[in-house]
Amino acid sequence: MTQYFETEVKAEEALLVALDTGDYDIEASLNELEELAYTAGARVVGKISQARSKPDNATYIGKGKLEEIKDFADLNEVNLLIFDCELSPVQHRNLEEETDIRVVDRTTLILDIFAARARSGEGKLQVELAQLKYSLPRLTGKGVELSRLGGGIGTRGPGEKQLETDRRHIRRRIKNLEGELATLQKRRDMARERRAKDGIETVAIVGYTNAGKSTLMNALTRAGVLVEDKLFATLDPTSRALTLPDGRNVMLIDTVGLISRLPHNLVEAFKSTLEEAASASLILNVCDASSDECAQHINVTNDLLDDLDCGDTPVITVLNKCDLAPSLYNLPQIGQSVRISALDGRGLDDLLEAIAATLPPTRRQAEFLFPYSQGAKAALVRKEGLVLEEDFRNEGHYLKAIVDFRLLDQLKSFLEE
Ligand SMILES: Nc1nc2c(ncn2[C@@H]2O[C@H](COP(=O)(O)OP(=O)(O)OP(=O)(O)O)[C@@H](O)[C@H]2O)c(=O)[nH]1
Ligand SMILES: [Mg+2]
Repeated sequence: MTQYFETEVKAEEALLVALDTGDYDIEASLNELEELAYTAGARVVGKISQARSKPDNATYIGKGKLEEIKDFADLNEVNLLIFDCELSPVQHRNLEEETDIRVVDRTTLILDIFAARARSGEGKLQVELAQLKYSLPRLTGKGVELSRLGGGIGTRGPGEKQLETDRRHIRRRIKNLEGELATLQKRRDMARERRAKDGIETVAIVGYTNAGKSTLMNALTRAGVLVEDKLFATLDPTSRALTLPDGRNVMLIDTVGLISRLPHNLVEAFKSTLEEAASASLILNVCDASSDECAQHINVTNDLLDDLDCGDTPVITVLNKCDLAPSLYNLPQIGQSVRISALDGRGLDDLLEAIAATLPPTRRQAEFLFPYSQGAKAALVRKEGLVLEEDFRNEGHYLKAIVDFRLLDQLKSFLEE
């Protein structure tokens, strides 16, 4: 008789658990956690929540709820519990001991998604740093044992072996990572200074994850950035040149998406990337206008921008995905905002006009008259400026053009005003 063994790795069947303390909308939060779980590769088979004023120190949820979870898990073959919070090391250990099921919290889940998606060297270093800092106080306990049963969410990244090595080793690694990141940061700062010196303005696209930032980037510049209906498709910033309607060239930067209650360690680790976006001349806060959570998502971005000290940077709120709710186009204009669909292109011209109008002026219109002996100077205006009118007069070569302030300064002796 032949015996067959199941060799296929079993998909992760997850049960989501949340505590409703009244601090935030629990239903929306659980839906988002489901998206996160799906992005990380798990299937959600149920959601359980408990109303309670504050978490239990030992097990996060109450004893009765824990029994309910165990019963549900037995019946539905749940092999992963995802908690919609950041569990303390003690809570984490107790929960795994009580239920005998692997437990992952929201922070671990997000870190795990980041780990799977980091592409660039810097992105990988940033994620590893965040993971190590998070795992340091959680080194002991049953987690390591359970995760040895075979891969899955919460076990990717620095790897199980590294987690088992002693804290000293991890601390040393954290130091090294911080050193490497500091070097990269220096390089980034220098590039930024060079751009500032060359008078290149930057426009940063920031906003909640899945809002359509990369789609907008692609629509405006054909950058070919990966677009996905999953959370955190983009981790590494991409930049591309963009020509505005007034002829100005600026640099557009696409950035990592944000999420509410973003794990502190991730914000820390990604600080240099976020700061680069925050130091732009103009920020586009992109949101999914068709989502019920839109207003809240805009606030998450604004709060982060406040934390990064960019109170003075102009922000345009970009209400994206208006094709999903066309009546949005008819609403009265509130503040500095533009309604677009990055997917079908509607509103993109308005957005470009708004960008040009909001960016601090670096160019202006000027009239020049060059003696015919100064052909090279006239050629410079034609090359770098936007020529509006041209005339070959008796007294010289006349040019009316939009030029930047540096060129204007260089050619001021030929001004016709
Ligand atoms: N209907 C509609 N869908 C859109 C629009 N813009 C983007 N999407 C979709 O929304 C999903 C997310 O788009 P992305 O461009 O990857 O979003 P993102 O903000 O870069 O996401 P992260 O990089 O994960 O933070 C994709 O499925 C897009 O096709 C739009 O204007 N209308
Ligand atoms: Mg993206």
